[in-house]
Amino acid sequence: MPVKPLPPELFVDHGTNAEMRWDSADLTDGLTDQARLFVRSHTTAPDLDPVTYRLRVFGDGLAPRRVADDALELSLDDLDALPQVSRPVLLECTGNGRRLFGDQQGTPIEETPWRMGAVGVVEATGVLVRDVLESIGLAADAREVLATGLDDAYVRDGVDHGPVRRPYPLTERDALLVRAFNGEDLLPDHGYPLRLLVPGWVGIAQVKWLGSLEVSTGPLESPWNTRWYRMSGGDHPADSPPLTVLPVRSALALPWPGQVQVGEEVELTGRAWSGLAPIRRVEVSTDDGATWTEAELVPDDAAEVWSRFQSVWRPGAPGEHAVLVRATDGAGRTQPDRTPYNSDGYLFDAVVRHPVVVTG
Ligand SMILES: Nc1nc2c(c(=O)[nH]1)N[C@H]1C(S)=C(S)[C@@H](COP(=O)(O)O)O[C@H]1N2
Ligand SMILES: [Mo]
Repeated sequence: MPVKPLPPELFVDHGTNAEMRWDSADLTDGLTDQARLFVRSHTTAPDLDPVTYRLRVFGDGLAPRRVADDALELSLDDLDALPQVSRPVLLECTGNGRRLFGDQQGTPIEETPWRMGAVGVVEATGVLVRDVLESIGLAADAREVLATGLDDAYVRDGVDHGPVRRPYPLTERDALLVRAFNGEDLLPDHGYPLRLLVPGWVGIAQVKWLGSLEVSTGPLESPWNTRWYRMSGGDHPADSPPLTVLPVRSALALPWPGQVQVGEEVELTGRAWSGLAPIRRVEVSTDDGATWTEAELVPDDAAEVWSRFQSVWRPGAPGEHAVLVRATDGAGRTQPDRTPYNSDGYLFDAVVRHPVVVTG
């Protein structure tokens, strides 16, 4: 269970995970308060002492090379002494929208049934991983970093898979060791006292409660890049690569189902986001996709990561409707009508059919 309070008006409770309710989302400045941010934890948040906390850094990608036994240990004070960077970042679970594979495409998938609320944007403050590694000494042929959490081992189907850990390549030059979200210490559920963020990447890359970084000259593996978090099933090839950049998605800030009156002016608003580029266009359809209206994009500080959209609708007839939102990012990626099936329910990026009941 998450540590922070999960009031039912803000969260949908999914056991060890908790989903933000879009009808309660605070759209004002584009940053998601940690108290409202979704939680996705494989086990439970460890209780870590900031005074004795050390980040261990080792591997053959360091110069001089260091084995695990001989790891360098950095305290939080050591990290705080390095130049700090702040930027808004998207945090989104790979499986966000999973429930819609069933509800919308007829292929339900077990595992956490998120609608669209496993997402948020925070202003992250910390130090660049490359600054830390360069201050230690990086080998010329260093290639990958394996980030390992300090949470309990993840046991599934009787198999102990060890703590959550996942590698990323050093070509991701913006990767950050994060100490604060929105100017406040990380909450225990969100990785206190230190987590990794690889901007634009799937949630599993954003390792919480960071215990160590292994820097390697060769490829690194963990079950979180070999077994999970890659596409399987459906038409996907058996050797699909590990998932990296987040797709384009969007959500309406409305109850599910929404409820409106005939003839009443309704402001359809919400956010659209992409792991690759700012949002360029958002269209809305209230007639099942027959016609589309361009929504207005409202600028704010978080718009480089996700954009607020709004569009006015005056429903003409009572009954059950679906409101559709279709976003396009600056890289030219548009939400499709359908997401090809995969057996873990990852990356549901299709246009969501948000049910709205119009009463007469
Ligand atoms: N150590 C650790 N890091 C982790 C996880 C975890 O269970 N343990 N869950 C991952 C997943 S799947 C997601 S979606 C994000 C969720 O971050 P949040 O709970 O802060 O929203 O953290 C990632 N980092
Ligand atoms: Mo996730």
